[in-house]
Amino acid sequence: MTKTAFITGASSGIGRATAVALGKTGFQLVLAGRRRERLEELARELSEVPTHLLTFDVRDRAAVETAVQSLPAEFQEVDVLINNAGNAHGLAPIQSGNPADWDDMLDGNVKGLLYVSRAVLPAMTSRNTGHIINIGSIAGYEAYANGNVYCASKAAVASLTKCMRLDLLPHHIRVAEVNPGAVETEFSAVRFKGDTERAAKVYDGFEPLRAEDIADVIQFMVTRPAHVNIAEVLILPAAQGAATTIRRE
Ligand code: NDP
Ligand code: 8X3
Repeated sequence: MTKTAFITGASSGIGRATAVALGKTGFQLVLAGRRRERLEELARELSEVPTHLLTFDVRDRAAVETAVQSLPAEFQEVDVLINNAGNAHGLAPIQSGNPADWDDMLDGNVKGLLYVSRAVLPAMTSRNTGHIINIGSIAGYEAYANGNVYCASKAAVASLTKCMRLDLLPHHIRVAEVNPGAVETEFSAVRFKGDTERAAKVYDGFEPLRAEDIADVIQFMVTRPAHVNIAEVLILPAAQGAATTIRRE
């Protein structure tokens, strides 16, 4: 039977690449994001793959619940959930940080992940099967200057992943975390609020990961046999030694 993967943040970057990879692997896809036209374009690109599009903001709990409840019967039995939606907003010391940016990161990266998981989980627990992959970050392992709330949001994802794994153990649901280093996506343009010149500098002088590199790993994880859970992965560009230690040439 065709398996269903539900991917948040499918309109860009890692989520989009993961949708392409899992579509090629034979999954049917629930594609979620706020930018409907991006999701429609992706669905057209994946014309051979059955897709269902959901447009909602992960920070809006009611919208998350309504969207998940609206799934047509053939997409309701979610086998794989990729909790990928998220971003950094700003890069400033704590004493001058923008509290609206803090809200965006904590509400999106942490509470959004919780809301989506809570809404999707009944489809897994009732069947005693499922696989959840949370997208964390090297920022969840390390503290770096001015990273404060973003680092904390990803440390929370790491902790939640471990706790979810324990809670869902009786239901045979695998829970795992993928932690990328620097991946060139729209991430830095969002962090720097559309300043694409500043965003491009983040990837100057070294070869960053591509979204497809992360999608490859996720594709490998979700195609392991049922008794295997690759619980945690850290993926770095070869030129990256730590969050802010990069060999630039
Ligand atoms: P992108 O900016 O390219 O993609 C972010 C995705 O998340 C978009 O599809 C966006 O969709 C979605 N999203 C963001 N906020 C919301 C929201 N409030 N509600 C619904 N969807 C939302 O960045 P990446 O692909 O790089 O980021 C994906 C994940 O990877 C994030 O969790 C990020 O923290 C993590 N990560 C990224 C790294 C990097 O270097 N790029 C490194 C480590 C982790 P839309 O705007 O259409 O809603
Ligand atoms: C994104 C990578 O190092 O900018 O999570 O925090 S970093």
